[in-house]
Amino acid sequence: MMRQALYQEIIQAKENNQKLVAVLIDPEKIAISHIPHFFEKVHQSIITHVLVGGSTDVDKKMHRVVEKIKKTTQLPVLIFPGSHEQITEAADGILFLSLLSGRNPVYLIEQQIQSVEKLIDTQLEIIPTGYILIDGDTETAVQRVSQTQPISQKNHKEIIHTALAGQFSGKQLIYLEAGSGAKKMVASAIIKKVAHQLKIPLIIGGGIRSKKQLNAAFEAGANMVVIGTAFEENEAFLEELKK
Ligand code: 1GP
Repeated sequence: MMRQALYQEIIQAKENNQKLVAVLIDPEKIAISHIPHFFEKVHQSIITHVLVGGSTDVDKKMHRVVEKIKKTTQLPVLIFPGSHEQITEAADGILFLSLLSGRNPVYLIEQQIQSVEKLIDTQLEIIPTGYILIDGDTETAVQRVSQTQPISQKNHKEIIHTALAGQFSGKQLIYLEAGSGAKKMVASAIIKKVAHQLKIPLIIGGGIRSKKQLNAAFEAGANMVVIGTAFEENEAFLEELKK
């Protein structure tokens, strides 16, 4: 039986009502030489986790970026891969994603099968994660790459049922996502309803650009909130999130 230290920490945080904040680093959007400087600010902030990944990794930088991050921080580093090609042993764990909102078998099971060769003897902690893309009022990279449609924010029932279907299938986390750079984050009412029904931890991401929005997601019941674009566009935002 694989040890699940990272997952247990997330469960513990949920039980203790401790809020987790992850910075999402897209390897395509960060210079490796900038990583130490960036993490000086991260370490002074309330960030608890580091996610690394993107819908694409054209320059195949994933491994080098994760290696550099691991040399720079003690925070847990999880891969959030857009495809099996992004898997690297340099991280601590992997969100093993299935795109449950979509109906494209490539992202429901094919990518996962393709990952097995790399994961069969892995030291990475594998965390089965149901990934649900909902409409953030703009076409996102996930949508383009996966060729799937997000669920409308009006369709609460489908969102809740998709999250629960994930839980019933054995997913250990649900990642409810408006997509990177979303104009509209996941509405509080949706977070509230999903969090109320779910037993497993809930991650919220996409379009969160202010402390107010971050707090709104937590108040509605998110266990972890992921922020990427806001830090890419304005690193000073990290200073607003000082410990
Ligand atoms: C994307 O949820 C993450 O997968 C983060 O989204 O880049 O909009 O913060 P943003």
